[in-house]
Amino acid sequence: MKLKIAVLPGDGIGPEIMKQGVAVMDVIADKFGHEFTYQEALCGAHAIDAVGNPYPDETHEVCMNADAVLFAAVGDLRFDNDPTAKVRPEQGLLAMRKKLGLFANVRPVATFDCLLHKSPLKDELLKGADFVVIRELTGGMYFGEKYQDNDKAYDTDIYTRPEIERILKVAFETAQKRRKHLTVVDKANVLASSRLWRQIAKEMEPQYPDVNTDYMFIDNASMRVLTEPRFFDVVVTENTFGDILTDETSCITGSMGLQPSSSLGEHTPLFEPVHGSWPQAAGKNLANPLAEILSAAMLLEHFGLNKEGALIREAVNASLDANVRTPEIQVEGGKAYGTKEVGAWIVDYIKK
Ligand code: GGG
Repeated sequence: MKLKIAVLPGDGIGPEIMKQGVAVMDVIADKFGHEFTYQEALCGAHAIDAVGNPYPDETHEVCMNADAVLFAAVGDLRFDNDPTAKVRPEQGLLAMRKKLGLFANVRPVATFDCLLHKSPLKDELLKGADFVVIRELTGGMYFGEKYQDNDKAYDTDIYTRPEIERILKVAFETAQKRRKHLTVVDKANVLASSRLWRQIAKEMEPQYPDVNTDYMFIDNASMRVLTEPRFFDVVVTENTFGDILTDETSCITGSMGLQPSSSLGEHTPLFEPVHGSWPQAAGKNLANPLAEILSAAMLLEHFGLNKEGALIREAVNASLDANVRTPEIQVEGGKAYGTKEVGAWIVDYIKK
């Protein structure tokens, strides 16, 4: 298969983990006789520094002309530490999602048996947890009207019926393909936007009689994903809640560095780790490349390259079993491997 891939490394640890993601794609292409070509483009703080725009038109052009976008992360301490900054790296990612119409962010959450001990949770609660969070990605507070002066600031949490219907359709259909259990997460006891989500989900329920649908407030869901993670199969929620909830689920996988995602919608699909740019670790060969590598697996699976995706997953599991791990998931007293070394080990495993 020929695939044209837009590569957006972004900021912080982004370029380091991206190198490993691309190296894995390359070895897969060699092994299975595919032709993957890459075009790199700017996004985030790097793009602001170069052209004053976190998602330049040229980058959008590259993304629109690609079959898929492989993205790493954006964010930079210079902007985090300046509440008055008018342009921010994260706006690049938001603009890209909006312009590509990527409204459905699919974030799988599953335990790795050999990492259960790395979680602050009890092993017996976690074992076998396997669910997917579907986060709405182009609406809500992140995109609603904003205002900020010295005395007042607001973000508007706005959702329209078509926006809610299309993401719920994805969620119901995903549940149909899995264990047929959908949990709609909202804050309908307080927020009008959440009440509309709940109303529309209830209207749609009869179209999916094989799906067992329940409703949960975000506060309760935040507790239940940690105390009863096996309860969940498919979770659907709005933009902000989904962003926060899936950082929390790193306690289930064992590390933020193990959570990949896909973003799907109208134009080119995008694949990226759930985590951000960890600027403090940039250039130190410390970051876990596995979320990027697993995002590459999701990319290949999106195009039906399931054997290729499965081999990447097998290699990732083998690296964890062999204790070839970055510091945050290393066994006590064990040797910590760097970003490059973990990537190289996985490439070698796939080559064999
Ligand atoms: N790879 C994800 C990433 O770069 N996250 C930083 C960020 O902009 N987060 C906000 C969001 O994902 O909505």
